[in-house]
Amino acid sequence: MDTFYSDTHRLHHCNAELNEGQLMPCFEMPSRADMVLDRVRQTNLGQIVEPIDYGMEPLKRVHAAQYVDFIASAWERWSALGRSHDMLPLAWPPRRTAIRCPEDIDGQLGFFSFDAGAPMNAGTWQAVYHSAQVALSAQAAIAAGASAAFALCRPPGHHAGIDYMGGYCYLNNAAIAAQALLDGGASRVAVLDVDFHHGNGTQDIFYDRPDVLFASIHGDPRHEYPCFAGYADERGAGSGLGFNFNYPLAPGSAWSVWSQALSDALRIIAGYRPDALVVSLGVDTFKDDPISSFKLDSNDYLRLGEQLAQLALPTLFVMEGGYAVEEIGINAVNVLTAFDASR
Ligand code: Q9C
Ligand code: ZN
Repeated sequence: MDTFYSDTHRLHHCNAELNEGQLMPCFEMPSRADMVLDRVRQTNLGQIVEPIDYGMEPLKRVHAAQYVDFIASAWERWSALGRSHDMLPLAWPPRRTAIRCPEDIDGQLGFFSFDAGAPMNAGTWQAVYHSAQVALSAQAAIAAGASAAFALCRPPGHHAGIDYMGGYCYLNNAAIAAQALLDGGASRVAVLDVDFHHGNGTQDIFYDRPDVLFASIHGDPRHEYPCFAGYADERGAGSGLGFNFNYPLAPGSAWSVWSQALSDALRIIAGYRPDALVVSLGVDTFKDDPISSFKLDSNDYLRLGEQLAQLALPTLFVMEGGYAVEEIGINAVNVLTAFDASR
């Protein structure tokens, strides 16, 4: 399969994030994408393709226009205040608040985020915008008849909701691609999120809709980030009720447990009869991931690729998390090579 990739991701590189109460260097760093790209080359997975620019419109099909416009112009406003360090939110509205959008940048950063996990620097918007275009371009290959494509997105996207960023995510690349598939004529799209963390943003975007089925396998929110979503009883709302499936698993889960959730999710997806599958491909389920607690090993990603191929659906892989930088390429590309080999 072809890999869609843009060097623009390098422009996004921030200094610090909070982890276990300490400021640490950002785990979400440029070398992550470099390692995956190197592995794509080593394994001759397929061509490496530059994205086409589809503009802002497809981004605003899933995100609120005022949110997209905010992140697009935030750095200009920040630097106009004489600030050249990373942009971070300051405050969030607590329960029982009539939420109004503040006017200054500090207040608006809180208004458009759910945590302090999505810092921005001078190049973040450009990187984020092109990451979404990478997903859209890979989507276009699927829409044109390719059986699979890999969107090597960075920054990742699955924590970004309709009008908020967080968890290293700004624009929801997988959701933007799923919506584009629908806008291109698909009737139903399934999104399977295998990142260690619950895809709260993707769930938010499609929660009340039956045309996108969302399934996520992740660390139990009672113990794991993003802490407030990902419970099994979150099943969708309104006409979307019954089209959202969460598989929260205990910290420390290995393939034997993880693969049972996968089998169930694949059964549900097959029954939905989607026109295409979008896989939010995080490999922070790896045993040596520095911020996660699952115990998958590198060979398990081959099994994952094989199982996904059994669905025999046009499949768009969208890169999400994975912070064991030395192994991220091997693990992510193992899914893809095994997928290609077994269909
Ligand atoms: N001690 C993605 O994988 N920090 N985002 C968790 C746990 C935030 C992950 C800290 C993790 C965000 C795309
Ligand atoms: Zn993750």
